[in-house]
This record gives sequence, structure tokens and C-alpha cells, in this order.
Amino acid sequence: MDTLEQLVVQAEEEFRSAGDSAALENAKARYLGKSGRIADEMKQLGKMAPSARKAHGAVINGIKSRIEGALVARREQLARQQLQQRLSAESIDVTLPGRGSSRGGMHPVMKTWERVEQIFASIGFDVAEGPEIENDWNNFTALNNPENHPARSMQDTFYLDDTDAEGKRLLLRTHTSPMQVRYASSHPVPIKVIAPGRTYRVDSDATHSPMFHQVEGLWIDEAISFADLKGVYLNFVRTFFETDDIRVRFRPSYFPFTEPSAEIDVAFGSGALKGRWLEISGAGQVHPNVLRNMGIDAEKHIGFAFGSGLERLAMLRYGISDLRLFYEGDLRFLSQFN
Ligand code: 2NM
Repeated sequence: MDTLEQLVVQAEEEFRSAGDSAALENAKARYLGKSGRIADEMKQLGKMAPSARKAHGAVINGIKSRIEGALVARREQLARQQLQQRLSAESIDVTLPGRGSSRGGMHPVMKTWERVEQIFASIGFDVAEGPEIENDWNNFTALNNPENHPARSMQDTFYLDDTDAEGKRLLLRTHTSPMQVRYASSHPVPIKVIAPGRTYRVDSDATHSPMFHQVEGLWIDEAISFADLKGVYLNFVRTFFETDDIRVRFRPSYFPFTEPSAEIDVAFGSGALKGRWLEISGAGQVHPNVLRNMGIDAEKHIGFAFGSGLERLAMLRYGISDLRLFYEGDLRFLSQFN
């Protein structure tokens, strides 16, 4: 075999033994590069007799294109091999069992919220929801809260930097009563409404969370009494706790927005809490100042209101002993309610 034919065989061998594209490019340089074997052959042409030069040049070019062909073929082969390697390294086993998706569920406080709405809606109460950022009038002043009452202090209430039209700082509502003010100021008497929602106070320990949930009820009409409120509330606790074996009592108390005011206690006739009076709600006859602030004729109309913590209701219904469980997001706790 002549030396040029040998060159092709050698190049093919070196290309074949190049295991990756870097090795292949090095081998290419040895044959097709500026000082490679083909370039050497071309230089020899200059020393040849002009008569032989043309024919030999054509032979070298033929050899060169065969080497180039071998290079391209090996390049493509390496690329295919690389692709195959990646595909098998990154392959997924489609026969593995799936990870599955777990079913979400309602938080016990939200379940309580919906349950309370359903019960009061079933006896003709409207459900009103409104802003959690409130102004001073709706949260305090309209509710007969004195200007220097400690609840208005920065130690008890979260204030925003933004102010209302009167230049008073906006705040996170400390109860849902401001929604009662909004509702009663914009609806005609008779009024039967509950206002559930998130409320905020500067308070955080084992039994207090800076965010908690309340539901308040408001009933304004012409000739209703505490007895009517007690009837509504007794119906509520019987339905809510799914038992008629439950007693309700009203105990004198004080709130700025009601006069007289009462705490509502319940006692179960059976179960773990049997016979113990448990505070469950506050209530009272809406103060005439509050009725007037709602634009209602306090001589003609009378109002009754009550307010309860949704967390408190949920704890009693489900037998939960620590408030913090509601806010930790632990699925071992949460999954028990769905
Ligand atoms: C309570 C206890 C007693 C109440 C009063 C009002 C309003 F807007 F009519 F004045 N709404 N809710 C009220 C009364 C709330 O929660 C412990």
C-alpha cells in the first residue's frame, strides 16, 4: 500500500480510537491541521517537477477528502453515543409507583365558621363580611368606646401609618363589630345579621393569638327582648353542638357597646365537660348611643348583640385544649378534621 493510502488507514484508526470529541479534534489537527500530515504532503508538491505536480496534487486532495469524510463520520458517531449515554442516564422508570397527591381539607376554624354561618342563615340571619383594615369611627367611636379607653392604645391595637379622612390612623379591627356598624348604617330595620371574620389584637401567649376569629350577631327590631336573644342563642348552641342536653345562662358583665351586658355560659348534660359552666360568648342590649351612631332611632328600636371567638367554639366542639394547635399547621393535627 502506498504511503498516502496508509495515511487514510492511520487517520481512520486514530479517529476510531478517539473516545470523545476533544481527542477527536486533536487527531484531526494531526492530519488536517496547519502543520498536519496533509499539509506536509502539500509542501512536498513544491519540490516536484511541474509536469507531475498537478496529478499528484489531485491525489492528495482525494486523500484529504477521504480523511475529512472519516472525521465527519466519527464526529456523528460520537455525538450519537453521547446522546444515548445521556438518555439512559436520565431515563425514568415509568413502572415505579406514583408519589400520589394527598387530599387537602378545611381548617377546623374554617369548618366552625361555615357551620355558624349555616345555622344562623337557617333562621333568617344575613351574613356580612367586610374589611380587616378599619377606621377609628367604625372600630371604636361608633361603638361607644371612650376616647381614652386602653383598648385604643398601641399596646392593644395594631395601627397602620396610613390615616383616614379625619387624620386618625387606620388600624386592624380588634373585633368584627365595625362590620355591624357598616351593615346597620346601610340596611333598614329590622336587622338580623352575623359578621364572622379575622380580628387582631396585640396579644400573644398560650391562650391568645395576635390574629383570631370572631363571629358577632346583631338583631335590631321594634319589640324584641333578652328572652328572644336567649331563644336564638339556645337554638344555636343546640344545633352547633348537636345536643339538646345543654343549658345556657346569662351572667351580668360589662361592654362599652351594650347596656345591660352579659356573658353567656353553657353547660353540657353529659360528656367530658359535664355540668361545668363554660364561658362561650358575650352579649347585651345595644347601647342607645351605638344605635344612634348607626343612624337608628333609639326610641323606636331595640337591638341585641352577641360575640364569640370561633377558636373558642371550635375548641369546645372538638375537645381541643391548646389554642396554638390552630396556627402551627401540623398535618397530624389538621388531618383529624377531614
Ligand atoms: C360582644 C359582646 C357584646 C356586639 C355589639 C355590637 C354592635 F355593633 F351592635 F354594637 N356588635 N357586637 C357585642 C356585644 C359583641 O362580643 C364579645
